[in-house]
Amino acid sequence: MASPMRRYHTWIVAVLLTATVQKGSSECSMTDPCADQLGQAKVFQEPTQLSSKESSWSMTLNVDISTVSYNWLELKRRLYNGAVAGPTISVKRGDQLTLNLINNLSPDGNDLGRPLDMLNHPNTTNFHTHGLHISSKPPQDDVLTPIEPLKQHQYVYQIHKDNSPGTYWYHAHWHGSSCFQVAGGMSGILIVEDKASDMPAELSVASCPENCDKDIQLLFQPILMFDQNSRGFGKLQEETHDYRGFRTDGYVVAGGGTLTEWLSDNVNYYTTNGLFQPTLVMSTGEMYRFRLVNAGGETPLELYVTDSAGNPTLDCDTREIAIDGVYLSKPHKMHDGQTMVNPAGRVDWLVKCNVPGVYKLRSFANASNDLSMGVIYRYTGDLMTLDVSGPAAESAFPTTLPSRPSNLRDLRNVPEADIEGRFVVEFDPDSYINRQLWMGPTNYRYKMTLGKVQEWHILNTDNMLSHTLHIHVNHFQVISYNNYTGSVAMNVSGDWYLASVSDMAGKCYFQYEKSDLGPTPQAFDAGFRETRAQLFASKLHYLGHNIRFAEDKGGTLGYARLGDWMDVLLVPPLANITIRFVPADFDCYVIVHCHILAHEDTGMMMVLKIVKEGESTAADVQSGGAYPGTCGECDRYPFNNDTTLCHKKGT
Ligand SMILES: [Cu+2]
Repeated sequence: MASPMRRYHTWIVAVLLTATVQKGSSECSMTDPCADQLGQAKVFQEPTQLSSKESSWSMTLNVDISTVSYNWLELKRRLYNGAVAGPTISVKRGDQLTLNLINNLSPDGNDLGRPLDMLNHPNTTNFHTHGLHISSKPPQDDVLTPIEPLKQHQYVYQIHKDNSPGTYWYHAHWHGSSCFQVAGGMSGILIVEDKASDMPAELSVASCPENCDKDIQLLFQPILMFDQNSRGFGKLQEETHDYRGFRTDGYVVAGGGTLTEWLSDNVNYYTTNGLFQPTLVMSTGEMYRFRLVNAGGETPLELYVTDSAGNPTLDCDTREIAIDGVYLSKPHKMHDGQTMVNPAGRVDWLVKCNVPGVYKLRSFANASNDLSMGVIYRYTGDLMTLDVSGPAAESAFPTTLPSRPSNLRDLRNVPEADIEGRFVVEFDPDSYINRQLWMGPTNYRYKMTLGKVQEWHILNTDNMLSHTLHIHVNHFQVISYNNYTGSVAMNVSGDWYLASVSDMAGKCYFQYEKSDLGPTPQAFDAGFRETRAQLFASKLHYLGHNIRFAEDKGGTLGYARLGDWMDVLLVPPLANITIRFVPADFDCYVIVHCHILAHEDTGMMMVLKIVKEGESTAADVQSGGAYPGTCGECDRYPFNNDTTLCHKKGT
């Protein structure tokens, strides 16, 4: 994880090189690189489009190694149909889509011989329709079946009539290789089409199906992110032992060092539809719909439109109209004009620029959002140029938006008695979720009944790092940011423990037995107690999300708006967030994981199950009786050496 300072420094270096290096692109090469020649001034282009003509249709995606060029820079990546931005797949509600996924990658060097929960199997893949309201039962959105090298697989997706029309995406999702494959480019946009008759006219003028020329797809991928401090791609290749010929560390550059090292210091960009900072031509005053898709695995995007110098401008106006494929209750004017798109999240904007000129779509990590964002790798950089010209047209933002489907009915005011299922999702350090690593595909950690209201608390015990909650099959509604009374994870002697934040007096501070405590557990405990007050003082920096949220009403970017529906949610350090949803239509398994994909690959994933009414909801809680979110049952430990009530991390 890079410190914000380091990131800023890198950005400055990149800007200075841009200003001073004068080589033409033909003089730049893999051994004599230049930072300013990655293909600026490219004309904006959308990905290849695949859409339904009939209600039953099929398509094929081939996964191969392909060469991608940004002028002098040549990269070897695993891609769908050879394109950095996979084809956009547009479906209609009621469609049956058959997808033939053909994995042409090599079995050579695929098994790294590593235990579960480490980056592994760079050439094993599968496919996730991120955000769809769809069954996980094979042959539908099943992410627990691997598609091994040189194998193919047929998925058959039934697009549900209640799937909210909107912006989704697809990506590789095999546990162990998802971070590596998605960071490399295995992703694309998935659209559930609107019906014109369901849209207000003011929205329809800027949207498919009737005005697709104003409906702009924007797939942001970390194709040119190389910072080794944040799992830049060169480092990911090294960690997954990618074939040497596909890597950049075989090139020694002028001035010394490898191309991988040079890229880490000089090239850190998100691409837009696979292009480096392309230019979109727009008409003055016309309203456009931007479908903003964050297909990165690590980084939120903090987006706004600036003038050509990167400063805020009043000449372009934006409204949020949908999050994660679900329309908001009404168009929303953002705080300071800035929108956060979560890792794996989508936001739909309406945009119009009222004065001719050149503008930038830019991500900027604003320090005023630091406390709501927590420590997470953040991106400052341009994504696209907007070239606005022509006589001024008049267009007005809509005042209403299409209504949401019945499975997304407002749950903010449901009576307590109607809440049938309660669960806690707890993010812990070292890729633990609910105090365990990935427990395999049939260890259901919780079962919920189809059609019954769920209320979950989402906790992050990490005192510094943020995580992102993603739940498959159903979206969830954000209800509240609560007082945090759970545990705080602390790193002691290179390992972590959960300590009670609600009781500083000495009760309940070990949740886990540590197997190598030193001479005796008591001796270790004495040493730990001395520094405890000190540890707490520095570790509780991020406490207070409920207070900050109430004070600024969620105005800072890291916080979701209460009542919004989403499928990914940023969970800042020491947060306790209430969500609700109804598991509708599908009894099937449900994957819950952190969508910082390196965390998911290294263990931060679990499986739950939706059962039919009348079936047992008994599940494997598997947190040693110390239920996630609680202080646990360990308050007698270690004073009487009774370890039976405590749970050893990872077992
Ligand atoms: Cu995480």
